[in-house]
Amino acid sequence: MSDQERTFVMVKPDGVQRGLIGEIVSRFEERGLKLVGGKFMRIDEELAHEHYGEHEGKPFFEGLVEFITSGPVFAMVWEGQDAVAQVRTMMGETDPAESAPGTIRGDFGLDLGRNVIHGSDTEAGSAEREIELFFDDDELLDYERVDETWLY
Ligand code: RTP
Ligand code: MG
Repeated sequence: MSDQERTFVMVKPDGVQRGLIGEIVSRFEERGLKLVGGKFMRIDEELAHEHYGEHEGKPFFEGLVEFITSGPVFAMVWEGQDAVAQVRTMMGETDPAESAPGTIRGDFGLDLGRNVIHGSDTEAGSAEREIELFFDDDELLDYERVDETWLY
């Protein structure tokens, strides 16, 4: 239980519009990850710039900001062993066309700009930075999942 980590995940506006929140939450629940925070919200321009700051200046940046602020998103924090990498594997590749069937983007993604889900990348500090950006400490809940002792 010592190597538990947290990662930031978000159902993007296209995923919300297409009714995929439940499906996506289910996949992480069934995989054994623990939901520690969740928020249905709208991202404003400022938050979008902060969240995707690493892409500022790239040709797709303005379109990305426009898309991510275009409708509600479902922001979440998931916890588990190797959670950051696990979520990235379950998401598939950035481009849904290159994502294997069985991954979230491989099953539901339509194109590079409409790829249904965000998950923190594995670069050190990314998950912590994004969790802090979207959630206050008291919005992250500490509890034991009933099956936790069987999972680890
Ligand atoms: P995300 O941050 O949204 O989870 O996606 P990611 O890590 O798989 O990909 P990233 O490189 O961080 O890119 C962020 C989002 O920008 C859009 N993108 N468009 N036109 C392009 O070349 C291009 N490259 C990236 C994608 O929507 C991607 O999810
Ligand atoms: Mg990224």
